[in-house]
Amino acid sequence: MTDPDPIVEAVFDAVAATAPEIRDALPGRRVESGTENPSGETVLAGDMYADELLAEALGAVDGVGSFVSEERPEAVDVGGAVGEGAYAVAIDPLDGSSNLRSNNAMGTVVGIYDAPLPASGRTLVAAGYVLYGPITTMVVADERGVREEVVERDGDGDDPGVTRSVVDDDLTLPDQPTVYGFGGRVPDWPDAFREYAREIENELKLRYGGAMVGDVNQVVTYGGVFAYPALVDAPDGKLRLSFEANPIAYIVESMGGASSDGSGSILDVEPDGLHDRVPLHVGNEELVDRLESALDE
Ligand code: P6P
Repeated sequence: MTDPDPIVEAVFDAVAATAPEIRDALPGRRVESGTENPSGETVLAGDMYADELLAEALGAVDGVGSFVSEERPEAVDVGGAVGEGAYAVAIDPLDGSSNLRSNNAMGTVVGIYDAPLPASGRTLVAAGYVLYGPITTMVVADERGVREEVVERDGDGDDPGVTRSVVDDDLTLPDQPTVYGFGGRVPDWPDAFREYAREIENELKLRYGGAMVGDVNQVVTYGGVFAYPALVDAPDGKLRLSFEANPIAYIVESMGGASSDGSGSILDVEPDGLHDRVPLHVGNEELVDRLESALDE
């Protein structure tokens, strides 16, 4: 078994340490901040709080050279030459924050790149996500494989620590897919995707909650396919390559699944800009292969 990368471990220790604080702050931060992020989306107070907490925690990790956030236009230099021993850590601080008002699942997405961003997903050395569901869990993928952890406060004193308890040290996609979740509106799907969706609807159960992390975790747990596809009026879809698609593709491919932008692995997409969007499809390989065939007809 490969030894853990100490910088990767320190990054996920820092992400885990912020999770209870982010979760505790959510009830009071369901309001809009009055600002927009670089993708032109309304930023909630919860997004800003999570971003600031994670920037501080990750900026203090030795071996992290730059902090890059979906909520910030540019990378923040936090010391160390990225790609020469230091990593760039890309964060979606509060994925699915629109679920805050409806009190549904949301999460934090992490990508650890061994190259300055924007960069190909092939430069990822690890990726993971925190899921704020009924319990707080963290899925971590690195060169050793994929594991699921429960993240809890360690006691309730003035300055409690956090424990990371591995509950599954070898996450793999179930062979038999069960669920699917497709983003966007049916009328906005291109014809080829709509036909693929009709087939899948007749085979699997719908699980779509409006937060990628929650919906992907359904696929991770039960097998199936998640997609936020290209739309007729948005051919690049909605999800960001650096902060959402690459980390999720790295995780699902590490579990024996597949990812696609519609024609090939997400990890092979060469970005132009830090906030590029990309159509994202991930899940069991057979389902992703069928999607690529459907879009190729
Ligand atoms: P829609 C959340 O805003 C997000 O970025 C992803 O977490 C989620 O998959 C998607 O957007 C949901 O988009 O159009 O269904 O609201």
